[in-house]
Amino acid sequence: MTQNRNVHIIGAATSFGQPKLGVDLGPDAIRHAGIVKTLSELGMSITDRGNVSCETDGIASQYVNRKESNLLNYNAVKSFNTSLAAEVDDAVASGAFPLILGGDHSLAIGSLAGISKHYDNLGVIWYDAHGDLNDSRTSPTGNIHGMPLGISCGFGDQDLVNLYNEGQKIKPENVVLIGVRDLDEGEKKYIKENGILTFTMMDIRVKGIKAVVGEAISHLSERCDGIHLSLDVDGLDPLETPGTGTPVPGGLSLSETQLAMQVLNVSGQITSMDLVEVNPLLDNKNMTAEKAVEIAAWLFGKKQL
Ligand code: Z70
Ligand code: MN
Ligand code: MN
Ligand code: MN
Repeated sequence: MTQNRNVHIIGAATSFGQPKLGVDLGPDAIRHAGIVKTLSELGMSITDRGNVSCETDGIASQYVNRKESNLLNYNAVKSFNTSLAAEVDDAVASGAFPLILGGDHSLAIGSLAGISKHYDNLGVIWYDAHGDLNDSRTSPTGNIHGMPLGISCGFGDQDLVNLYNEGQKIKPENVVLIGVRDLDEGEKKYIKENGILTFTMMDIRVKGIKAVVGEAISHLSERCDGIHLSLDVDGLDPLETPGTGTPVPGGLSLSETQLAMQVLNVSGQITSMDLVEVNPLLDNKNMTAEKAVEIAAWLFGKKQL
C-alpha cells in the first residue's frame, strides 16, 4: 500500500469531552501553524473542509446537569460526534485520507464511527499518555475524552457505542497503544482482559520507538485492511507539547515521534489520522500546534535531507 496523497482536513472543534477552555481552538491553531502549506509542499493534494458544525444549544448547563451520570456533556458529545462521523464518512467515501484536527479526544468516537464503516477490520494505533479506555463506571472524572477507545471497542454507554452505525467499531485485538503512562485501574483491567497490545513508556525505553512501531505495524497489517492513527499530543513529553489539558511527564520526545512517523510513512499502511488535544490557551506561542504540523509532515513523508 502506498499512502493516499489526497488529504481532507476536518476540523473537530470540540471541548465537550473535558473541562478546560480552549481545546476547541486547536484546529484553528494547527491551521495557523501552517498545516495546509506544509502538507501541500510535500506533494499532498489538500482540501480543508473547515470545522464541523453542530447544535450547541443548552450545552453549558448540561455540564452540570448530567454530572450524576458520570458522562459529562453527554448530549453535546453525542450530537457533535454524529455530525463529525457523517463528515468523515463522506471524506472516506470520496477516496480521501481524512486528517481530523482536534479538539479533545472524544472526537475519536465520531471519527472512528465514520471511518470504520469502510473497513472490515480497521486497525488503530493509539499514540497517547492515556488509554482512553474508561467507561462511566471506571472513569475517575466523567470526562468522555477518557473513554473514546473503549466506546469504539463496544465498551460502555450503548448509545455512544451505537453512534452513527450499530455496534462495535473496532476489535480490541486490532488496537495498539503506544506511549501510555497514566492508566486508571479499570483501564488496566480492560487491557489485560482483552489482550490489547500495549507499549508503555517503559517498553519504549527498553525496546526503542523504531522497534515498537515496527511491531505495531506487523501486528496490525496481518489482520487489518486499514490502519487509523489517533495521535494525542500528550503522548509527547510536556516539554515538547505544553499546550494540552492533561500533560503527563516522562513522554515521547519529538525526535522519537519523528522516527515513529517515518516508520509509519515507510510502511504505507496508515489510512486516516486524528491529531488531537492541542489547546492554544494553555500553550507557549503556539509551539504545540507547530509540533503537531511537524508530526503530520513526517507522517506524510517529510525528509530531513
Ligand atoms: C483520565 C480520565 C485523558 C486525554 C486525558 C484522563 C483521560 N484517564 N485523555 N487526556 N486525552 O479522565 O479518564
Ligand atoms: Mn487521549
Ligand atoms: Mn491523552
Ligand atoms: Mn490519571
